[in-house]
Amino acid sequence: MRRLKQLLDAGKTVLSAWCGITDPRYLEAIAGHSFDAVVLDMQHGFFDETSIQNGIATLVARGKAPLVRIPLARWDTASRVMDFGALAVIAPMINTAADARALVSATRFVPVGERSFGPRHAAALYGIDSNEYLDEFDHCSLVLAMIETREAYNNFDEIIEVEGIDGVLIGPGDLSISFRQNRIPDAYGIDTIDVVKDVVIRCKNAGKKTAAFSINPEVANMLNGLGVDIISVGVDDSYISCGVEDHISGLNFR
Ligand code: 3PY
Ligand code: MG
Repeated sequence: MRRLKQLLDAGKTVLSAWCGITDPRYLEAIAGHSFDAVVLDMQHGFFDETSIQNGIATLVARGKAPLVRIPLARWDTASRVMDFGALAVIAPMINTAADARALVSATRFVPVGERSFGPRHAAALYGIDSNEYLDEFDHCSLVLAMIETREAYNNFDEIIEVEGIDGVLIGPGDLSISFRQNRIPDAYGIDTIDVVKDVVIRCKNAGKKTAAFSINPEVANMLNGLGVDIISVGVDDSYISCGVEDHISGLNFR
C-alpha cells in the first residue's frame, strides 16, 4: 500500500500501464511487466463495478498500484473504488474548483472531505485492519484531477489549490480538442505543448504531483524530461498490436 507514495517521495518516476480491457488473465499478463502501477479505465474502458473490484484485487496481488479513472462526475464510484482498494482516483474533466471540491468530498475522510466509512474490503486486501487503513490511507493514496480542457487550464490555480487534490493528470487528447476546437486530437501538438509544460511547472510550484498519459516511449521520455511524476505509456490496443506485430514481422513464410 505504501510503495506508490514511497516511490513518489523518493523522487522516482512512477511508470504505469493503462488498461480498459477487464479480462483477469490479460491484467495478470500486463502486471507481469515492469510497471509500478496500472490505470484501470472506467471512463473509456470496459470496467464496471464488478470487474473493477476484480481488477484492483488482481493488481494488488501482484504488487502493482491500482489507479482508477472513474467515469465523468461519478463521485459515488470514486468512493466505491477506494473502498475496493484503489490507491488513486483519477477524475476526468475537472474544470472548476467546484468540480475539484466534489471529488475531494467523495474521496477524502474528514476533516478534508466527507468520504463515508466503509474500508473493510480495502483494508483486508492490503492485510491491515480498518484503523490502520484510516491512519495510512489519506497519506498513501492520490486524488488526481484531470486537466484536459481550456476551462480547466483557465481555472488551474483555483483547482490545484483545493485541499485534498494531490495533483493533476494531463489528458493530452481532450486538451488538444478543447484548445483547437477540432474533434481530431493532436496530443502534445504545437497548439498545446506549451500549455502542458506550464501545467507541469505550476503544479510543481504548488507542491503537487503531476501525471500524464502517453501513447509511446518517445512521448513518455519527453514527459520524463519535463519532470512528470507518474507517466503511463501505451494502452490495450498498442500493447496487443505491438505484441502481435512482433510475432509476425520476422516471419519469412512464402
Ligand atoms: C486524453 O488524452 O484526453 C485522455 O483522457 C487520456 O486518456
Ligand atoms: Mg480525456
